[in-house]
Amino acid sequence: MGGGLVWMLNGCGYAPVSREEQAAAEREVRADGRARVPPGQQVIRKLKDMGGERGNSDPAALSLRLHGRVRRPLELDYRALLEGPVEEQSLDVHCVTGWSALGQVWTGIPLAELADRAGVLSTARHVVFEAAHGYTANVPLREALAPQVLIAWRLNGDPLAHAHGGPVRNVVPDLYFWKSAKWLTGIRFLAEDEPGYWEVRGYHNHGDPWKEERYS
Ligand SMILES: Nc1nc2c(c(=O)[nH]1)N[C@H]1C(S)=C(S)[C@@H](COP(=O)(O)O)O[C@H]1N2
Ligand SMILES: [Mo]
Repeated sequence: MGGGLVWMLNGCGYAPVSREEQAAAEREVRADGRARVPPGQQVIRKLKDMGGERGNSDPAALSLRLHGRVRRPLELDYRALLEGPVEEQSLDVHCVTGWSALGQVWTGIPLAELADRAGVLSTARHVVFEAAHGYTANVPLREALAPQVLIAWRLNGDPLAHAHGGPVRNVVPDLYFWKSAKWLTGIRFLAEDEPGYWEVRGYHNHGDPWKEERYS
């Protein structure tokens, strides 16, 4: 059988890894003591395109707003983002539909860095990631400012594909992947929580994969 046919039968690379590989991943423990694979998740090799109404793919058109409870609202274009400090982090992502893609290498700037620059007010407790066509996702401020939360523009060495949110998306690896907004346009800091797009449609307000906070 030709390699191409095998690849197609395997679901174009999105097929589950072998049982042995899944079992090995499930035995791994992260530095923070959590299981590498959250309960009920099947490991696959790369991100699936989960769709969504796409935003503008042109980096030159990007204007990322940091606003709300901040001392200095920011409007960052693509070049300003690339000035960094740029970080490359290998992160696992967990989709509520049951797949996990481990060790995805993201390039971006930590949100904590941008938040510092904007001067987040002490009254801020929540973050809403804002994306094209009104998509939003809410995350508690403390979790949004964790060092592994990135505003990312590269994935596995390539510019972030349009299907996966290019030019820029946020990545919150320790919450279900719907909290990672593709085609990011803004980050709003709030005193009161504000459920986002999926959170008002029956998904859990928090979305911790290790607690299986899938639906509310
Ligand atoms: N702007 C925007 N971001 C979005 C979505 C969307 O519909 N629109 N879907 C979310 C959901 S439900 C998931 S699972 C992930 C999927 O990202 P991926 O397609 O890169 O795998 O993006 C999240 N971010
Ligand atoms: Mo999703």
